Amino acid sequence: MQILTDKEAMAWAILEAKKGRGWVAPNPVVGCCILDSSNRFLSVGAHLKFGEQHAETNALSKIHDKRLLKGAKVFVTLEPCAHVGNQPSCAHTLSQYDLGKVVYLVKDPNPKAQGGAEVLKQAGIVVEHMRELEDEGRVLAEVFLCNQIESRCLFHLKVASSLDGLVANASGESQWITNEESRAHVQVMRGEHDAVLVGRATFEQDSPRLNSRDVRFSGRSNWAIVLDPKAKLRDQLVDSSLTSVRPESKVVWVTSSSCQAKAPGSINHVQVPEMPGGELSLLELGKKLFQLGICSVMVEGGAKTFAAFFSQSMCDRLSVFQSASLIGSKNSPSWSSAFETRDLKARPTLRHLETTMFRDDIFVSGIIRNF
Ligand code: AOF
Ligand code: ZN
Repeated sequence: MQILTDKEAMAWAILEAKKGRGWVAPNPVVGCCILDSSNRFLSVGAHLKFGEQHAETNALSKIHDKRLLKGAKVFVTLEPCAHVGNQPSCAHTLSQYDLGKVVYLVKDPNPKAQGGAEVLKQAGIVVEHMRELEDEGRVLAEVFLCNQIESRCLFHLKVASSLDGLVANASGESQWITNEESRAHVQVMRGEHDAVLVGRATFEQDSPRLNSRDVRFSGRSNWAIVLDPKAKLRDQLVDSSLTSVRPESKVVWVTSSSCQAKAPGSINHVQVPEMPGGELSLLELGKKLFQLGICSVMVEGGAKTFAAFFSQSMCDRLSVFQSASLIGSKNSPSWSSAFETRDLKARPTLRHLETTMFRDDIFVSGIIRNF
């Protein structure tokens, strides 16, 4: 059987946790890996669906001979919960076994659930907070931490451009700059978020559906959000590309609070105050969307919308798909054309980078905000 180090076991728990993306909100994605007393791999599990088994119980259920748990080491990406919610308390479940130790990455910020480390210690189990990999655990749980700490949804901006950062040529042609594999991955990303957001111009130009066409998410309808500060789209939302693939009640129309118009049909109307420059307040938007039950939002443009997110420091994560081709910026639009950084030292910078190739396209994703 495979012998793992503590760090390898935790890395596996992180990997496993990602299987819950798109299915567990408003809960966090959590993974758990269990080794026996000699560090031999026993099992791995994750929280895979809201309301269902937590990661620890999932991993424990795969170990049929519970005698193997004597002196075992449990690696979990979030402090085991101490409360009874939809599921029993993981800390109490773990306390029933004669474990060697429980290692976690991130303290649970949820006041209802936290305290599992204490419960375990009181049961005589050694508990370790693995600070070495804590940052990775916080990046993994970024949506939940953002929701819990700031009471708002997380905003993830997604861009697809040429190598020189352009999104169309001078005559507006944009289909397709990135390849099919990149576009297939966008479908996965849409499925992993609760909602996809665009600005008015993108809605008018592209008639997007904003749903995920990846088979893994076929049983789930996501939310669509359109920013329309001056309420110009009122009569175009019902019977639109957005309502062709989801109920009207999962479409959110966002206008300035100074607009009096009422939303048509059962479309949700979210009104937010304007900033001094006339843009909508995105912090307020994030809070109101979270109140609707939306925990994470993927923002798909266009340039004015991206600029608003950057200028208000509301881009929590940025993902860029770049095709290895050039368009030339003489008369062509770039995704970042509507914003600027006056102070170079304060420019938005990605951290905890993840890079992949989708055939010849380059994919870069990283966090801009830490939680
Ligand atoms: C864990 N392991 O895998 C997860 C935890 O309503 P419940 O019972 O599902 O509890 C949800 C809360 O439990 C959630 O808000 C978070 O604080 C914690 N999530 N805890 O020990 C897990 N998903
Ligand atoms: Zn739990």
